[in-house]
Amino acid sequence: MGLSDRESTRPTALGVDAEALPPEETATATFGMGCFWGPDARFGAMPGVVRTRVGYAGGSDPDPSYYALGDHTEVIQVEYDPAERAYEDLLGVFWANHSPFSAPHKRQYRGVVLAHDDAQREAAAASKTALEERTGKTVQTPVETLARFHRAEEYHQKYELRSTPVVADELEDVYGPAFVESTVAARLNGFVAGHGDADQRRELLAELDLSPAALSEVRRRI
Ligand code: MHO
Repeated sequence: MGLSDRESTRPTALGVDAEALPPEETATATFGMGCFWGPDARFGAMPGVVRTRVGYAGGSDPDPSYYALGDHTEVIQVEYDPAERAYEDLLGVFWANHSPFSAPHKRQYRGVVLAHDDAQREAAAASKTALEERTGKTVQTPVETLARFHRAEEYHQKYELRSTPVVADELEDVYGPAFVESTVAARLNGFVAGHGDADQRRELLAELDLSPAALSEVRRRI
């Protein structure tokens, strides 16, 4: 890739993110739903989701890491635009994308809602009851309150995108440490995992000045 390709990427990718809703205006949700790589991509592609990150929560160990998880669980944290998305929409994705009726074999991968406030706790409990009534089965997934979110190691963040080396290298180069918190990175992470629809992909890719090599790598994966 030539220097001019890199330079042309820089302003545009960051420019798209500059228009994303700032953190003070987003709402945040946290869920455990198995290995966190998958839901990071799934939620990242969802319109109205602004930022995603993966981490460890739901336990009491003060300093968890991937190889010393203690009593924590892998979780996905989703920042969303409350004007565009209801917490209930996220709950719908949550219930449909883990196994709520079977007890987890490992605490690391348990399904859990980690509510940020009373409203989330009530909405989650109501959706759990509704699922039980609809199916006649007992839901094993608990609704708990988030005490603290511990961000996971960088190599677990936007994992699908990192497995797309040309693109990830180029974007990490553009963003530096802001890569993980980028809306563009969240969307592309979802797209390369097969999420998002054709219009959504076309629209975002048209706004980005990815190098031809990176662009063809994204297209190859979707
Ligand atoms: N070890 C599993 C899941 C990784 S996830 C970050 C795998 O290789 O797919 O726990």
